[in-house]
Amino acid sequence: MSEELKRALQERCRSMEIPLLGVASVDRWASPPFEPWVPEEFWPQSIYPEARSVVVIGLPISLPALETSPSIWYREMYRTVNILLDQYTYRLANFLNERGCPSVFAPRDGYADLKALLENPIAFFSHRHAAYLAGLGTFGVNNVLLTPDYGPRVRFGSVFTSAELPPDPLMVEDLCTRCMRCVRMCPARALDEGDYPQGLTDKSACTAYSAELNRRGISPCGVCIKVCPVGADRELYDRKDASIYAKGERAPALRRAWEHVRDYGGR
Ligand code: B12
Repeated sequence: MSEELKRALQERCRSMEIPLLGVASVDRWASPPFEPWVPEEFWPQSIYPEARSVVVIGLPISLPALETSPSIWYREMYRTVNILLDQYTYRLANFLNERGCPSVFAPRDGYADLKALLENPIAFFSHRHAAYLAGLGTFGVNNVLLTPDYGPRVRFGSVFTSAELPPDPLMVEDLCTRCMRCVRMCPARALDEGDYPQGLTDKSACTAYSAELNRRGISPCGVCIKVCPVGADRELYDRKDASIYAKGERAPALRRAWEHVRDYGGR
C-alpha cells in the first residue's frame, strides 16, 4: 500500500484546486453494497485488468448558474466542468505513470451524442458508482450521488491505476432527506419516490427531454440537482431555503434574474 503516493496525489490535487478526491480499491466492485449492482463487465478491473485502485475526483457546479437552467449559462458551466474533469484526470494519470504506476483516465461521460444514448442508455463505466465506492457520498432519490459539500452539484471523473493506494472509507451517513423535491419538480416526470437503485430514472424520458433542450442549445436540464436541499454550497450562496424554486411569488429578484438569463443565447 503506497501511503506516500496517496499523499503526493492529495498534494497534487490541492495544487490543481480539485476539492474532492477519493480512492476505491477495485475489489470493492466485487462486493456489491446494493442490488442491482453494475454488471461485471463494467468493473474497472474488467475494463483495465491491471487496475488495482480507482482514483475519483469531483468538481462542483456553481449553484447561481445552475439556478438559471435551462439556459446557456448552465450549459457553459457544464461544458467547462466536463473539459476540466477530462484534463485533470488525464494529468493525474500521467502523474502516476511518471511514478512507475501504469494508469489511464476514463472519460467523464463516454457517449457520442443523445441519439446514441436513446438507443443504448448506458456508458461503459459508471463514475457515480466509483465515487460512492471511493467514499465521496451516498445516492439520493434523484438517482445521483450526494456529497456533504455540494449535495448532488458535483461531477466526477475517474483514473484507473495499477497503484495499490490506501482506500477511503465508504460514507455511512445517508445524506438524502427524502424531501421529494426532485421527484415533484422533474419536468420530464422521470423520477419516482423509491430509493436508488429501485427508484431508477425513466432514462428515456430524461434523455428525450435533454434532447429537446439540446435542439434549443440549452441542455442539460439539471432541475433534480438544483432543487436538492443537501450541500454546504447552499450556505455559501445563501440559498438554504430550497422552497424558492417552487412556483409562486417567492424570491422575486432571483426569479427576474433567472428569467433574464433564460431569454438570451438559446434557440
Ligand atoms: C447516461 C447518462 C445520463 C443520461 C441517462 C440518465 C440516467 N438516468 O441514467 C442522461 C443524459 C439523461 C443523464 C442525465 C443526467 N445526468 Co448523467 N450521466 C450519464 C452517464 C454518461 C452514464 C451513466 C451510466 O450509464 N452508468 C453506467 C450504468 C451501469 O449505471 P446505471 O445506469 O446507474 O446502472 C444501474 C442500472 O441501470 C442497473 N443496470 C445496469 N445495467 C444493468 C444490466 C442488468 C442486466 C441489470 C439487471 C441491471 C443493470 O444496475 C445499475 C446499478 O445500480 C454518466 C457518466 C458516467 N460515465 O458515469 C453521467 C452522470 C451519471 N450524469 C450526471 C448528471 C449530473 C446528470 C444530470 C443531473 C444532468 C446534468 N448534467 O445536469 C441528469 C440527472 C438524471 C438523473 N436524475 O438520473 C453525473 C452524476 C454526478 C453525481 N453527482 O452523481 C454523471 C456521473 C456524469 C459525471 N461525470 O459526473 N445522464
